[in-house]
Amino acid sequence: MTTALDTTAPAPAPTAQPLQDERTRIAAHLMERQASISPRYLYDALGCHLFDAITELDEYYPTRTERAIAEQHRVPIADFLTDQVGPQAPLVDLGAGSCSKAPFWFGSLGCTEYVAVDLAREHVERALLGLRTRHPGVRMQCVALDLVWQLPRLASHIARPAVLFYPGSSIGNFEPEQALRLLREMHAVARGGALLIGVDLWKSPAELQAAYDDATGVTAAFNRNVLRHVNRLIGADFDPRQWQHIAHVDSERQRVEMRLAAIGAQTVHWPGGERHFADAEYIHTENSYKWKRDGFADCLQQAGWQAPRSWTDDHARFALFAAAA
Ligand code: AVI
Repeated sequence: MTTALDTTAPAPAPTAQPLQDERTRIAAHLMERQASISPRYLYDALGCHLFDAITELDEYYPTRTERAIAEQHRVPIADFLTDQVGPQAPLVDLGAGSCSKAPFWFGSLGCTEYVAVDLAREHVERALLGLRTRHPGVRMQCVALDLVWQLPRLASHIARPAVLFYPGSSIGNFEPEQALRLLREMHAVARGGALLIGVDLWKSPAELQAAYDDATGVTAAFNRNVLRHVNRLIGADFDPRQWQHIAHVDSERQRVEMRLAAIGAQTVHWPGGERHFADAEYIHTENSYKWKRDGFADCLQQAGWQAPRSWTDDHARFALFAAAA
């Protein structure tokens, strides 16, 4: 049996003492008129387990839909990628976490080199231990860096055209302008290679609402857990029971916002600061953008990627895009 941490969750945020800068930033975001907590803090160890549980929910379609698309269209996708880069190109897994998705492609891409990129080195190294015995013909290395700030550094680890792999629609957790910047940076590090990326598509608000506010309350627990994590990071005294999970579908911006709304007026304290929240005032914790297929293809092209192709499921819920550098 695999544990939650062995499956699909992004790797946990490193648990070392946060830097003073980071504490200051977290507190500053709590003090803004619209309080927010960065979604990166959703992923402490418990958050990763809860995210993995989310991927098992009936309502949360993205993980299983992406997998089904990959299984159904494995051959044309692999052909497209190998046409661009030739066989045996390095496969570079961005935000690799538990390295659970990339091995699916090893055989069809004739992969002999795997580069797992993630901030949480220990977590990835643990995953690579098992993978190395299962895939003795594939050289594997971990590159520890933060995709948001340090992606250009990856270039020095990639010597030839590579296939960059960014599954799970993690790109949807960025503002569209940030997503464009990241795609540009990916283009620069691919060295003339190719990209395979998973993207969640815009769909009915009802379906999105259910996916981000499931009947069993797993997503609510995932969201509330960010308060426990922030308590540990900055010494705050949030009481998670006093906060209600809200999934707000914003049709205009085509995104789902996760919020935590105060149940009753309350004041939260931490060393050096405090914030009063009125009843129902909320903290913003995540955006999950849902793209239209054409819109994402345009974005790829604006970022320098060429000839984007996409494959989707019967209900056009999710798409796997491939493009050439
Ligand atoms: C990791 N990310 C792509 C997930 C999403 O769907 O935006 C995170 C998540 N948030 C709530 N449920 C899942």
